[in-house]
Amino acid sequence: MGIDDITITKTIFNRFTEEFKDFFDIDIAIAGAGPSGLTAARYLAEVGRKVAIFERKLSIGGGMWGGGMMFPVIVVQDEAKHLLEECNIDIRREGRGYWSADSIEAVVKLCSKTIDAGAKIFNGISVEDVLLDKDNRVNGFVINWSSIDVAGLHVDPLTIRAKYCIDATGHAAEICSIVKKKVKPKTGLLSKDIGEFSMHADIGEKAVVENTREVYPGLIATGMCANAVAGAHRMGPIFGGMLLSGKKAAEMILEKL
Ligand code: 48H
Repeated sequence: MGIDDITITKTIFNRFTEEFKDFFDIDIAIAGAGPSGLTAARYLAEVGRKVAIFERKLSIGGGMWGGGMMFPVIVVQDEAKHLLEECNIDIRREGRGYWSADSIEAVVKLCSKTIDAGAKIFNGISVEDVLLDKDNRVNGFVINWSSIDVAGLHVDPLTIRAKYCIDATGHAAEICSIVKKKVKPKTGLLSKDIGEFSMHADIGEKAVVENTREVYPGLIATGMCANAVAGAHRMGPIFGGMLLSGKKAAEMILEKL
């Protein structure tokens, strides 16, 4: 039997639309599939929560692929070692509380574990705004194909409703910036300027976990975004804080739900 082109088209269209519509109204929506977003999604999905990540790029992994200055190695500290081990990532002891891993293996296995836990990743989709409820609490995301944005087309977006939303968009803290710009003038919340501080790995790594919090009702900041919102230090290519922050974001939400 020959290959039927239209069967391929129907399969792709039908399977995607079936799966997509199953995620219109979910427990947790996450913007960004970097290490913090992936870890938060894994912890939430592992306990049966319905969770989706919307990732702007085709590829997942955010800033983890390139290790430090494109040497594809990441470093984590003792406290975060278990988060790599849970994903079967091969780690090497570097002495004095440091562990290293191949950054490509780390991204692929973080992602694999997250999907196996039941989280859904939608790539090529950007979060361009938040959805509010009647009390102006964040109640979901406004999403659009990234390609529409790249093409500069004026096409209205669609919406996803979620009980909690997580901003895991990294340095740019995109969702928090939107809330600060559009929503804050009406509510007075999220009043600080958004922008990270220069590098100090020790302070930055501790701060990223402390700064993982509900920055606005319904919206949790995690990963590098948490430090950008707090004006805290960057930390360079040590990734333990990102993973620990994602875990904390998940635990905070599970306590609240
Ligand atoms: C959908 C979006 C949108 C959007 C962005 O940058 P990331 O890897 O984020 P983290 O916080 O998990 O990890 C940070 C880490 O990679 C890093 O940069 C470190 C440790 N830096 C330290 C230093 O000193 O430099 O991933 C964010 C993801 C990316 O994949 C983006 O494409 C995606 O979010 N994204 N997705 N809608 N509006 N904005």
